[in-house]
Amino acid sequence: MNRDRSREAFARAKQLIPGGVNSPARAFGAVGGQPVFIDRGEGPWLYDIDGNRYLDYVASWGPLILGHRPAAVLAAIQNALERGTSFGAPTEAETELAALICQAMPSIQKVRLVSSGTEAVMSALRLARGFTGRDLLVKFAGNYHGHADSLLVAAGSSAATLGVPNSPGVTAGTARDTVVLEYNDSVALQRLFDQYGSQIAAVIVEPIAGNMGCVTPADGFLPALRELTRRHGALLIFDEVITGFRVAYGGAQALYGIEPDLTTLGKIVGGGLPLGAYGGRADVMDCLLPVGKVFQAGTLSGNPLATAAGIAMLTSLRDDPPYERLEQLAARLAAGFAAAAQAAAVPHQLARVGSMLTLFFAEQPVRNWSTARLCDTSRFSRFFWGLLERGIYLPCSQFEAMFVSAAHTVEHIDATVSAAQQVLAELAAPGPG
Ligand code: KE4
Repeated sequence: MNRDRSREAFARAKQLIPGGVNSPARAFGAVGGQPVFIDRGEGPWLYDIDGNRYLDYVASWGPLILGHRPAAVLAAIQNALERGTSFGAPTEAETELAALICQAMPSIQKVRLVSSGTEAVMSALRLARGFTGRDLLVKFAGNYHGHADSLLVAAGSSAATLGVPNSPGVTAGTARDTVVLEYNDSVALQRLFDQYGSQIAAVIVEPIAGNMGCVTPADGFLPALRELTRRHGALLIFDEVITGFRVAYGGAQALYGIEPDLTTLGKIVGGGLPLGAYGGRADVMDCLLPVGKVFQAGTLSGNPLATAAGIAMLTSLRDDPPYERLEQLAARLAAGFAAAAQAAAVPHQLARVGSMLTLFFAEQPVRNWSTARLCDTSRFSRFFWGLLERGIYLPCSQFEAMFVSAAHTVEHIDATVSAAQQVLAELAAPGPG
């Protein structure tokens, strides 16, 4: 495929934008080579500025569960556009979107709309600390919750439980209030609560991890989280930015029957426009200004265009649920990937929940970050590029989930599997690095 215009565009972008991208994952750093610059999307297709066409399994990192430019969402945005783009004042549409969210996830009794998943998580953490009067936050290695300082923290040394910054600019003081545990490790969680239970404001978790690639919760892990937080007066925050409206209309909390105290949302809830949300127990949410004293604000919070897109997206997912079809398509894709890797004798693990899935190049099941990091990322990179050359656009990292949309068809899935068979056969030899 010729991608000269993308190459030129990348060179120009790098002169004015750090790394040529507005979010680091897009620079293809994890797979090498140069990123593809996109001209437009349509249904399951992405078109780059060189005129190449790709089947899209990134879906803008999750929001586009209906594919690119779904008619109902476009019509809602265009309709809202006729009345203006932003008012900085309340609109009835915000209440309508809030009602859809609360109906979809009964654990959410009240909700605040913001402009990104990061903003939703940052606000939920401040609210949890404000409500409990406690400082400590618990997260899990390999879970990503956006780029608020409290969450850019790595696990401290085994002796020192408390966190250490994993980005310049995050202070040691901030990191000290975050504890990082191994995902799916209920024993470590129990030990931590035994020692620090009265100091823990909240535990935040991806109930199904997407940011290690797709990693499912071990049996008993989520119930243990719910039981320990409740017993010690800490809040349980489900970060459903990826899983919300993705794995089920009611998200992972509906699938697993766990009721968190707070939930953070993003991606699908905004219909592809900038919108995040956080919500949960009314007694917690009412600690927010102007009812309570916890501060959170935003010029574009509840923006009319994003809210219109979110209403159209959730209404479509509620009234014409795509989940059975997504299950069939994604199961077909997963089975095809696994069979192709098996036939090529390439060590692999396949993880999937609904329409989010990952083909790991790993010898052992991926259960947490310690096992995820053992993946053969060089082999993944060759898989990524082999598929890209065949018009299949995967997330540019072994540690991201891929997504099937309602715009994909069986034919698209079978074409993807066929391309994977060819590439995996080439991969049978060990990676160069
Ligand atoms: P945003 O601020 O990117 O809207 O949301 C942050 C966030 C919060 N929680 C979870 C579970 C998330 O996955 C994310 C963002 N996801 C990444 C990719 N998995 C976004 C892509 C990017 O950073 O460019």
